[in-house]
Amino acid sequence: MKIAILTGAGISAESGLGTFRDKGGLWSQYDLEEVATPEGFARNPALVHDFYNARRANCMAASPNDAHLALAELAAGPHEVTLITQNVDDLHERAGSQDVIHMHGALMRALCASCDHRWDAPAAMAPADPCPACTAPATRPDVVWFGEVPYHMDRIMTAVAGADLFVAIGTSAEVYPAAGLVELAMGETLEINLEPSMRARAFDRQIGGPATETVPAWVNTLRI
Ligand code: BV8
Repeated sequence: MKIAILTGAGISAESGLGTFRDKGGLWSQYDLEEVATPEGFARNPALVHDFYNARRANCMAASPNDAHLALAELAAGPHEVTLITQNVDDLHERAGSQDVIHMHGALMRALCASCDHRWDAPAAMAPADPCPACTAPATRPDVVWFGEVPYHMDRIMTAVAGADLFVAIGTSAEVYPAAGLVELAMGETLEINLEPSMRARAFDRQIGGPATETVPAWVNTLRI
């Protein structure tokens, strides 16, 4: 069976990485406009680097949880799994998932805003860092900010439209185009979330509860 999976911050919540819109989430601590838009970066690159340096440190100190591990196990089995994530952490990879599609970029990658060169990000980045390729002091985290075009959209839309089953896990379905992917699904759709998301009614089925319990249990139902 072809399965397309979209994950959001909720799958990493039990690894200790903050979500965005839950109580005490990142968007209640930081102004999204200041730290997750190109305009905010242009205004105050040091603040944006501090924001992502702190998240990069949290991510390096965190471990994948049973939900990440269950999805890696699923993909190693007989089903054809496409794993798409809105998350910029690398917990799916550290759980053993291969070929993870990061539609909002990756915390562990750096981008030169001047020459488009990409490389593995250092633990901490700063505005004056020279690009390793063109030496311009124009380095930024390789993440997709609001108003920027998400990565790999063609591949993502093809995978979702062609899947027998589309599953959204741990996302509030508030951010587009990720939240609109369920409309492209031609097969069965399932939402696995702590509580019903904004788009819960667009799914055929919902499973409620913490991902470390619900995702391994769901993966077990797919064993052949
Ligand atoms: C785009 C960056 C065009 C990296 C992120 C005006 C101007 C410009 C654009 C817009 C506009 N108005 C609307 C838009 C579109 C905009 C948008 O959607 N805005 C929203 C706020 C309305 N989107 C964009 O700008 C996108 N680009 O539209 O370009 C385009 C489009 C298509 C094709 C071509 C061109 C770019 C969006 C990307 C922005 N960057 N991140 C970073 O800092 O991380 S978005 C950010 O939100 C993260 O990536 C995050 O993943 C994403 C979504 O959040 P969630 O993952 O869902 O997390 P959240 O906290 O919201 O929810 C957590 C859920 O988990 C909850 O439901 C909770 O119940 C659940 N949960 C919690 N604990 C658990 C759990 N579930 C299970 N177990 C648990 N234990």
